[in-house]
Amino acid sequence: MVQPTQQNIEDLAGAALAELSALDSLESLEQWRIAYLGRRGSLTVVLRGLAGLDIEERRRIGALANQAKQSLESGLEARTREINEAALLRAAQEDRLDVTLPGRYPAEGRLHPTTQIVREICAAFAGMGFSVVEGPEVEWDHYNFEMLNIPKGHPARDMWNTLWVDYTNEAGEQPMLLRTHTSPMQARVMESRRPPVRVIVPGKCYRYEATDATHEWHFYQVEGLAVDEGITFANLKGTLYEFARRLFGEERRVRFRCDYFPFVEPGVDMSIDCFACQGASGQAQDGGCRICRDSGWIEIMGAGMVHPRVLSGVGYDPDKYTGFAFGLGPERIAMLKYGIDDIRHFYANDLRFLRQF
Ligand code: FA5
Repeated sequence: MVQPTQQNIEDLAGAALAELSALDSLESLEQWRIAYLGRRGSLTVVLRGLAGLDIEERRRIGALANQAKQSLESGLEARTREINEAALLRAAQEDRLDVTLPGRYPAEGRLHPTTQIVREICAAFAGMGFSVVEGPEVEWDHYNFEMLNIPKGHPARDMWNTLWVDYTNEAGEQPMLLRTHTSPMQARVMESRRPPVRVIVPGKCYRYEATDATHEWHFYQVEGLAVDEGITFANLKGTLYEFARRLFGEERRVRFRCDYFPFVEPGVDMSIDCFACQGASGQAQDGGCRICRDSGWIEIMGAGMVHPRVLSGVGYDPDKYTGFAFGLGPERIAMLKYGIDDIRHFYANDLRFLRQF
């Protein structure tokens, strides 16, 4: 065992304190503590050597050794505090709140273009006294076809490519389908209320369709229905003309041509004069008008006077009541209004497309 002397205690303490002042992490401080003050640390070993000294020397050197131990311990405490404070200061500086930085904007959503145009269409008709109702997207054959004067086996069923649902009721009589149009709501509404009726029905429809630039397999329609005593074809024309002007501008002209739908008689399709080329059919230059394909007219909906069979089917007296109905495609209207060249953009979930509206 080494005999401790004043010199080697002073040398040891001096070296330890010099080493301590150069340390800059809590881990290195811990290693330093173990090296000098730990159970087998240098100073601890020296203290153990005191036992071999005579009594006088032990008292003197022992006092010196204790002083050295205290100065090492308080040096360690001070250095620990310094390192902790420096770390705190560093963290405070690094995490400092810079109030001049611009704020982070939350991701902002917007209405889908179909929702926007459906709302615009509903607002136009609401202003003319129509109220909005909605109905089921999964529908009975009964409402989608039968009540609309399209019995089983009728060739007019071919006009609507149908997605059938594999379900029949207990009697096995009621085939179900994804509604091919919003017209079934005509019968549902008339069954549930007495005239006067004035409703519009926005909603989704589904068809077993090979998609192309103007056909989707699911799309929206807005149905309209007005039934009362004395409603004439003039009311249909006036209402739809006013709608076209509200949506496409005051100067729009409209055109009605005969068309066939089993649930109206007479049936028509309605076109507006092209707002892009101002109806300048055949006079367009530079390759023609891509909106109306140079015809000067754009077809926007099917319509007609409600068929007497549809009225009597819901219990209305067709000698007393008459009405008109119409059905339009909002996506097609949005395509015309905003110059969109392919209906498939609407539901492809491409934000670059959707953000434009
Ligand atoms: C009908 O669906 C009739 N129910 C409309 C009607 C109602 C006529 C009331 C008379 C009285 P049609 O199949 O033509 O008719 O569709 C109406 C509109 O829905 C079309 O003008 C078009 O704008 C839109 N449409 C039809 N099929 C598609 C499709 N595959 N993709 C996108 N839009 C479509």
